[in-house]
Amino acid sequence: MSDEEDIILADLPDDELVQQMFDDLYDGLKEEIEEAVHILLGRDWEPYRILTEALVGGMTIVGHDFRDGILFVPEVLLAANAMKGGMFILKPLLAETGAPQVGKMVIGTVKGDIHDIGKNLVGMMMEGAGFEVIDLGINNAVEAYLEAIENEKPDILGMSALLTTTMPYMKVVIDTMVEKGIRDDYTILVGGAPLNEEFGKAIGADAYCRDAAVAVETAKTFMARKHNQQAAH
Ligand code: B1M
Repeated sequence: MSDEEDIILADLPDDELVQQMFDDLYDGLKEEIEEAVHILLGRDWEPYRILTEALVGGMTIVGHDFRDGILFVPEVLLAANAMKGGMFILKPLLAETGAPQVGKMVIGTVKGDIHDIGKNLVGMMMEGAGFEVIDLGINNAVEAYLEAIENEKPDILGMSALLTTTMPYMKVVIDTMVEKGIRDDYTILVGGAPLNEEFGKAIGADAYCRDAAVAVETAKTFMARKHNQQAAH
């Protein structure tokens, strides 16, 4: 039996358990991650704290080693799968803490891009904050966004891109909306690791959101502005 198998997660103090979760996420051990999430919930950790400190914290380490060529796609896929296992448990709990519906958002990862963990996290946090979220998934062409906003009439359109090669596609979507004369009917928020504030401005988005918490705050600010404008008319 290896050392790994000897570890009883429930016996570890919080800090060691979080460190172990970093290792387990790194090793793509979904069941262990799920067990640890349940343990932390049992120790009265807030779902948001588990998400940010344990899961996102662990994924950051994976990201660094992927960048440095220490981990490769198959390993990172396993890590992502383990992360999703943990997120799945937290999702309803984050939603429970939310307020009544404050707005509606359509969100999707852009064409050519299959990264969805960050987008899913944004969706979960938005739901937790009381937004209705329509998730278009990954690899969305401009037509998919247009069809969804036409059908769903959201307040906010969110787009995610994790690759420098796919982020310019956000501009294709926004430019198409401008051409169709519908750009100003929606608040457009964009996010993803390679983006920044300047890029958001340059492509004509309303705001760039550094992370899921910022996305929620930004969305709330725009909804408040919208309500104030409606009240003034
Ligand atoms: Co990919 N990958 N990947 N990958 N991957 C990155 C993005 C990369 C930075 C890794 C690296 O080299 N350091 C690099 C991009 C380099 C670049 O373009 N500059 C990269 C590469 C190169 C690739 C491939 C090309 C690798 C290959 O095949 N050779 C390939 C491309 C596939 C494709 O999309 N066509 C690829 C594939 C994959 C996997 C499939 C293995 C897997 C994705 C699994 C999945 O998502 N289901 C994967 C992963 C997991 C990563 C890293 C390691 C982690 C991404 C992640 O989930 N982060 C990533 C390295 C990194 O980012 N450090 C990497 C955790 C997540 C919580 O953060 O997504 O940033 P993030 O989301 C944040 C914010 O950005 C923001 O809020 C989120 C939560 O706080 N946010 C938004 C995100 N979207 C938002 C939308 C909003 C608002 C905020 O709308 C309102």
